[in-house]
Amino acid sequence: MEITVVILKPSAVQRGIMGEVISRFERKGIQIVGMKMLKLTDEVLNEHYSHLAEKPFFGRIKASMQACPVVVLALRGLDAVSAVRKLTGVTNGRDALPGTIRGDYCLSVQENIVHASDSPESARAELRRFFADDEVFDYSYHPVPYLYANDEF
Ligand code: FUP
Repeated sequence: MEITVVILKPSAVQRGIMGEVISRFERKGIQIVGMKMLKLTDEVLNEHYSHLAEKPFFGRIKASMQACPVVVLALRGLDAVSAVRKLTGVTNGRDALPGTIRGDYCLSVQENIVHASDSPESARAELRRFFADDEVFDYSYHPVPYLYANDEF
């Protein structure tokens, strides 16, 4: 099983759709193993968006992520990184397919509701970035036999 990281951005917090977005992951069968609200610091965002540091919009995406607290989620499932990216849809909400979170809830590139780790390596780095060891919980998830065949993982 893999753990991936999702951030409910200020656009999700302010629009009052945190619960709806979280329930999309729950309905899919993904286990929530960590969840907390926090304010993102400059330092954390410089690291988190380091691949965009040279872009002209770097300042505005950082400001957008600091507009209010966000919620970080650690989500566990089989191939969770790619499964969750498919659920979130492509970056630009106008291009994201209906049925995806971004496709259903937004029309923006920046105000696009969620961040989701884009690779297993990023997921590992983001788990360390946003969660202490004792904030990620290893507990039995009872629906597992009804979510996967026993030789799938
Ligand atoms: P994603 O992995 O889908 O979150 O996309 P990126 O890491 O490429 O982008 C991070 C954030 O920067 C996106 F949520 C939106 C913002 N962004 C822009 O505002 N303009 C761009 O041209 C690209 C990204």
